Amino acid sequence: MAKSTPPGQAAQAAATGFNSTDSGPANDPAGGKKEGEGVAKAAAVGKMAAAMPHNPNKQAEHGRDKALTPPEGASVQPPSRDATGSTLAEKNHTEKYGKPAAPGVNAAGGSLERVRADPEGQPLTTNQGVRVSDNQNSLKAGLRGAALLKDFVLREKITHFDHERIPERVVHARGSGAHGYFECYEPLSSLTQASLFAEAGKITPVFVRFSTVAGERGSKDTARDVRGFAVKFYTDEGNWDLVGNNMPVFFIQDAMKFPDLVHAVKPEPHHAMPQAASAHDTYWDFVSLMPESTHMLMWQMSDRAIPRSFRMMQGFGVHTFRFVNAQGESTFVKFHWNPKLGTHSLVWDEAVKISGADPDYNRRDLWEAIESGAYPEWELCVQAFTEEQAEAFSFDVLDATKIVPEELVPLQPVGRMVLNRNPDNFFAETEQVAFCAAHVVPGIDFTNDPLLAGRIHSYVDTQITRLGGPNFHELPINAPLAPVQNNQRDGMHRQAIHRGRSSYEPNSLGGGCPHQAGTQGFVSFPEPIHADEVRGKPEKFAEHYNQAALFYNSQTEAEQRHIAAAFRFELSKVTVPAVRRRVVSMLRNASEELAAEVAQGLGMELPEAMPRALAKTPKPEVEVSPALSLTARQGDAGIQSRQVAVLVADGVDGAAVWDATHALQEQGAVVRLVGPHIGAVTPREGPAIDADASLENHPGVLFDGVIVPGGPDAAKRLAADPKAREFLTDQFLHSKTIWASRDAEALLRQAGITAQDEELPGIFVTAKGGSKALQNFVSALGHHRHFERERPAA
Ligand code: HDE
Repeated sequence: MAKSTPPGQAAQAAATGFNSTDSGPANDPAGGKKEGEGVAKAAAVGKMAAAMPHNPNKQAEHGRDKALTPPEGASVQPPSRDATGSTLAEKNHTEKYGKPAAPGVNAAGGSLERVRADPEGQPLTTNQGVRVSDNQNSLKAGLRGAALLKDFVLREKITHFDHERIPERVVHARGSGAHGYFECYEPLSSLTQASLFAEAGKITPVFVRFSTVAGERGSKDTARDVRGFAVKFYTDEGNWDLVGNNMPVFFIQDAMKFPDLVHAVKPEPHHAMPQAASAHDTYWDFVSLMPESTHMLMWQMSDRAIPRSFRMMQGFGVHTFRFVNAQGESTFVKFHWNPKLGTHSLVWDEAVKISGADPDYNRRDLWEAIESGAYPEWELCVQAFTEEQAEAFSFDVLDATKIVPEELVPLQPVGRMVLNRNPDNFFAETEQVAFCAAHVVPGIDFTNDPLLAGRIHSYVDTQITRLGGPNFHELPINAPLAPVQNNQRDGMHRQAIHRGRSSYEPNSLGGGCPHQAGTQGFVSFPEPIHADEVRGKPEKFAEHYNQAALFYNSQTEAEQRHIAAAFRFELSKVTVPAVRRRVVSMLRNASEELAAEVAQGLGMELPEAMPRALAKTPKPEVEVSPALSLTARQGDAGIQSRQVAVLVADGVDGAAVWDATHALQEQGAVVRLVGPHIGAVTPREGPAIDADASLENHPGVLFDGVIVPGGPDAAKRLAADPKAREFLTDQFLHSKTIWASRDAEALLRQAGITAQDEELPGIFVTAKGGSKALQNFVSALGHHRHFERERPAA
């Protein structure tokens, strides 16, 4: 039996015994200076561990009350820094391995500055930092000889290249991102303890990614599709991701159906067609068997699905979330982003043509606006309501196919978001950014929306494949500004070099750190649960059509026409008539008028209405909501960043060109001088005009408005150019603002614009320029489109 040392009479042990990494003496050393650093460290470790004779929190881990107020974890002040270090040698440093970790610091997170790279004045190197002497030739045995296997420079370069691509996102693969900030208007502490809403004027950095859903990474921007609107807030209490869309509802009610929905909308599996389009059999087959999608289909077939710009679309959190205040009180909340530029869209024919003329249309618009200082801005609004209010609604707020109409719960503005910096590198930032619906911060919590539940799981899981392992949170764009400390370790591509030897909690060998934060941390809202474990849906989820009708009935005539046209187009692409009939039979439950119009457009009989899932339809609180029309939000920025073409050709009235150009630019419009070719155009008088775009590289669909200045010779030349005619025709058909000199009458007629049409809104034909004519043009341009001009299809 081992002999124990009586207390107070520690036996002497050799100092080297305390330096061993494998077994040691029975008692802690005294740790005097002359025994050396290893012994001092062992003494400090012993002292630190002894300071925690037991786990003081064990008693506080049981019972409901304790669950609501978790204790802060136990920790002790280490007697020396060596006590918690991985190594004594950390005091040695060089330029590469640097100094020891500063107390409490994890340098793998934080600002992007530490990873920005700039080659100015630098020679080319390998990934090992070895300078490359020749980047043109591989290493060969003689000038005409075989390439050598030992050419590590070539092999490194090619190997890296071979692995440059990562899997694209399974949905939302095509996207564009930008940096910016969120500014809080007023403290929201009565509703939430979230720190970003704590003070008026508080700034929180953000990264935003807009996306289409169905198309692949290289697909066109102007597909008819939902747009993702994902915002990562780098708050001082951790990252909050509000991963929303530009439509406030979704197709399905339960996460169980998401893979089915996505399989149905993606290119069909046998021939991988069509790309970035919902206009095909499998999509309409699925949604017509899922009548809860009717409301979302109205949004998806509306002009919202072809936004003019990311900067001109709303964003929505979709689900009902919770705000939780410092007293632990919860309020339901819906999130809305409203764009300062107003909500504006393309028309379908235009979207189709843009996808050929500029597949990067929305991406380019965002990039150019930010580069030119026209920073996109949105106001964040919330709809806050109590659980009792929600219970009285005719619909269920946990059902993501329903909105809470603004007439029922008004919007409360809480802050604004400004995007003021483009990424330095698309891949490192926009492609590698990983949003996650589960990323919430204290003060924001989930509800039991069954769609949200699946999302809480899905986003981290998908990044493990896409970004190659569990450490994607350490990629600079994903790393929070708030410090990260936990005991998760290892995995592919680990960046953080964790100091110390304890990677578990509780511990006494790391001074107890990192310790649990207790009520300073995220405490889940203690929602009571009294229920059976079942697979099923609440009764209210069975009502599928009231809000589809609400949306359709709240649109202007032009918007309704576009919805009918979109259904007609999409369903005309369906090859199985039975599927078409099913969709129209479903539409009858939302709007007889719409169903009849679509049926007529498809040359088919009106089928029986689809049987409803709910025998008795509850009366909706709101039957028309003007806020649901795009026209409800015109924006307050005038003509800022609108694209205007000034058509120029030899003989153009140079003074008119410059007068209009300067006046429009002063008001923030983007003016392009579009000629038959780029380069010099000789005006009637004055110096040559340098056309910066051509009728060939910038067709009419890319502009919000056009000016055809005077000059009979120029007008004649343009009238003879089929591209100029097409330019004007598209501008006219897409309801855009046109201002032409009387000299251009022949061009107008050839473009199908008759003398009567000149009286229509948004068309100005004037004998000469002048400020009045310009003012008319500007105010019409600010109006965006003149749908009153649309001619119903024959
Ligand atoms: Fe997503 N969604 N989603 N989604 N989602 C993804 O995550 C998922 C849903 C949304 O710019 C994926 O990183 C499930 C609703 C956006 O990077 C994936 C369900 C809303 C983005 C995923 C939904 C969204 C995604 C694919 C149903 C609006 C792009 C790549 C339960 C509120 C974010 C990725 C970005 C991306 C899963 C439904 C918005 C697979 C399982 C509803 C904006 O995790």
